[in-house]
Amino acid sequence: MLEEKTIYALATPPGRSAIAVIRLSGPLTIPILKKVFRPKKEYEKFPARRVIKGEIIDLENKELVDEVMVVVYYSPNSYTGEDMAEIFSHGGFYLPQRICEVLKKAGAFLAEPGEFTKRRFLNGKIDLVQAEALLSLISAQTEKQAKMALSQLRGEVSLIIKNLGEELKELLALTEYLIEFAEEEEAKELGKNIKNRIITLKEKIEKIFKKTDFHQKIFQGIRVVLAGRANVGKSSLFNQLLGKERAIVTEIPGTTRDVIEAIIDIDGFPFILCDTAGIDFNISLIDELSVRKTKEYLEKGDIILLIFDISEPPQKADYDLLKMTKEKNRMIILNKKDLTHKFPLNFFNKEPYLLISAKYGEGIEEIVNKLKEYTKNLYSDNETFLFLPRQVECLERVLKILDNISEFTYWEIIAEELKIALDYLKELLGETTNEEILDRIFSQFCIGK
Ligand SMILES: Nc1nc2c(ncn2[C@@H]2O[C@H](COP(=O)(O)OP(=O)(O)O)[C@@H](O)[C@H]2O)c(=O)[nH]1
Ligand SMILES: [Mg+2]
Repeated sequence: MLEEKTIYALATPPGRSAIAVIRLSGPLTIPILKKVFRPKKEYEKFPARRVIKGEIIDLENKELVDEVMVVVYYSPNSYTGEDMAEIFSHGGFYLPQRICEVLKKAGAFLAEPGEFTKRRFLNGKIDLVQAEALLSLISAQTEKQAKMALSQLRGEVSLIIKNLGEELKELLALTEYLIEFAEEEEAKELGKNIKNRIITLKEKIEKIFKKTDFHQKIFQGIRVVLAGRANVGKSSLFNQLLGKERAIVTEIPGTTRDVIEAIIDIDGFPFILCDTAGIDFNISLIDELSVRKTKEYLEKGDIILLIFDISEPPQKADYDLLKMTKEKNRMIILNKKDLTHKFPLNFFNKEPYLLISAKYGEGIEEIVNKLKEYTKNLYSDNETFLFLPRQVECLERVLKILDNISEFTYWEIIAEELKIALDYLKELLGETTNEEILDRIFSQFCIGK
């Protein structure tokens, strides 16, 4: 095994709860356990993966600390690959902490964040993509986020990356053969063959990238910007949407007073609703600087909900907004349908619009349905899910190399480039990743994971 220290940590969040789980891992797991755990029955050797009833005893004063259940795992058949124990104690603020102290006194060390998973990775039980998937999984807040993380954890993405690597290795071997041995005629044939296969490989990666943008958004949130003049009903609609759908976060820290943001879960997808409270579209569309700012803001939206007030005739800002968002993915919404209509419906040419009343909650469902439709076109459950920046960057570099390779005429250079591409794939899976990157990844975990 790679690690010497035996580590412990509380694996469940501290606080009032029925039970808590404390983990212990490393070569001294069993000796430490024998010091602090008094099983109800006598065992010569603790049985593996069985619930063992007993008590935790404080070494110093022999006091009873808690009644617990313990499960023991023997290397290599454990989460970390080392000898391990999981202690199921009563929950709460005090007892789990007390048990941790007892373990420390018996010679265990407090684990670093993510150290259990890091050991699992270092012992070859999972690759780096899978380790990251664990992190994504425990921070998932919606169904789709969890699904995508789980697919990575199961190794579905790793398998595809490995296959890409195999193909690269083969191409590299062929290229080296071409350089060393091939006669002129054969070299010509082989060269053509290699270049064709590089193109096919490139296309495979490009296909993955087609969805990557959206997959990343599923973790960051799909931005829905509500835009429209003052008093058209933006905030009313914002609140209606927030009230109807499951809110994940109602206030996002760090957002300015210009915008109020909230995250809602629609069909397992997180949507960030942005109410442009502080942007006065009437004024901001007049002076140039504000126009630029407003544009920038609209630019950030994946979907724009463009809201108009049907009870008033169109105004200059309405025209401007319509023009400004022409290229965007937008939904035109005519609000206040309960009032007298003064807005010409041919204002939008042939573009479809939704007629709603934000105040009375009418037509909200249709907006939600449109948002659902948007995700349907961009996502399906059986994709290659690449969504963390590190993963995307690694594969991007591979693609870039394959993109440029056709420019080279010397096969020696092509071989070198293929090697570099292969290295990036290895880095992606953590086969060659340096300590610094590993530390950065695992430090994002909570202690006990
Ligand atoms: N009659 C009617 N009034 C509405 C409707 N939606 C919003 N309002 C009213 O219009 C005013 C401005 O709404 P608000 O949501 O604050 O607009 P915002 O400035 O675009 O955020 C408020 O008095 C709302 O009650 C609607 O569908 N019908
Ligand atoms: Mg408002």
